[in-house]
Amino acid sequence: MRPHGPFRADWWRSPLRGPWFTSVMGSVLLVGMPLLLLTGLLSYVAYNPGLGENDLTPGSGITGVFAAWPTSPSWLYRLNQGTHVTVGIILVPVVLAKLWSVMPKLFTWPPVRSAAQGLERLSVALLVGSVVFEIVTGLLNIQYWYVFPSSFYAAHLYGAYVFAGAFVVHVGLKLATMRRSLRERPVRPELSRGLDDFTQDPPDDTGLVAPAPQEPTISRRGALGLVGSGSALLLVLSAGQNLGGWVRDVALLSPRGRPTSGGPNAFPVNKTAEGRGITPEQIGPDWRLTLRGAGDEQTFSREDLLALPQHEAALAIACVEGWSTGVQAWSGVRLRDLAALAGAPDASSVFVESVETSTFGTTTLRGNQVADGDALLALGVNGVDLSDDHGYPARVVVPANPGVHNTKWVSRLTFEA
Ligand SMILES: Nc1nc2c(c(=O)[nH]1)N[C@H]1C(S)=C(S)[C@@H](COP(=O)(O)O)O[C@H]1N2
Ligand SMILES: [Mo]
Repeated sequence: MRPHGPFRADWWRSPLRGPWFTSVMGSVLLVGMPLLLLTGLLSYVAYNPGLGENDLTPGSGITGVFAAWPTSPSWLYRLNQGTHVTVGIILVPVVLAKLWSVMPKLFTWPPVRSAAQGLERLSVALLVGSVVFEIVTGLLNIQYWYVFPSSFYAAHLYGAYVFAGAFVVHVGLKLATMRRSLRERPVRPELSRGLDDFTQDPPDDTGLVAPAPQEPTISRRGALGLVGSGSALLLVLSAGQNLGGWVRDVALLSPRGRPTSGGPNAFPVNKTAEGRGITPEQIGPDWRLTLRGAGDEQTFSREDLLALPQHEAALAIACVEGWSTGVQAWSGVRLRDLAALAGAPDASSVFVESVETSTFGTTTLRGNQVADGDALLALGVNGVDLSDDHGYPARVVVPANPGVHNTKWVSRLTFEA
């Protein structure tokens, strides 16, 4: 059977296609993808050990390191997540350009020539499939479209495992080609060459070089500039949600992170009190904090809590979705003081419950998080009472803690010895 259309090599006409362009994109991804994998895995370490809600199993082997997520430096999670989400976004044009550059290979005819080549194609299918899956699930999640209601975390993690495996195989198979191609045509001199000096990559066995190319319409420099400015634009449109300051105003790609009130509470809110169905009665004068530990259960009104020693901590809350509140001056009672009051001064953990009874309404904090002197049950922020949206009457704030574990509208703390 004679191949037709895109299955014919001469159907592909761009003279830009060839090992060089693919290799330049590949070398960017060779740095970027491991950074994404690392920050992604660290986020799981900080966030959701064992993929259960805070696995507390002692001696849980390799997942044991998950328990060691530190509380200092306090900006650790903000940096990690800002890097993960921002780099993930700005690599999208690079991934698309690389997929464009190897498009003819999708139509290789016949599809499988040998067992070895079939295996290689399978690894590429897993690579492309998983990278697209990771980008799509990641973007959907940060854009609020929780198409994977509670399984995003599992889906994104297992997708990453598939990607990591396929990535290692792919690098192993292609590194030599990439290096040869970049050695034969170094990038720097290419940046000073315009369209007039364009030369196609020499014919080779990669299957990327068009046998019957059109006239070039863009120089190599121009093509790199196109991809680079796409990434730069995405950087400007997204990084501000994590960095804060004036760049937040140009972070148009982040649908959240806009203040909902004025004054000292005017910093980003993701989930508002109204949005979470919190009623005025639940957080009104009848609100009480219940403290459980070794002794009898105790209850505290907000006034009782304000009468305890108060501590101030300058901390930013950083969400897993990449945005941050920026540093705010939180004030309230230290968690370790509450642990002592509950009769568990060296608490190994605290189970936090909110008046809100949904998935975001509870969390478990570990011993090192309770012990940190800046870990608070916050009652105020920036010199005033918390606003309802920021968790009035009381919320958790713990340094370097993933945002979602900083529970708002707290109603009960149960300390484990
Ligand atoms: N009870 C409760 N606490 C909560 C949330 C929530 O929805 N309910 N949102 C969490 C999330 S996802 C983040 S990132 C932080 C900060 O989010 P915020 O902007 O909604 O305050 O609060 C956390 N605390
Ligand atoms: Mo969050």
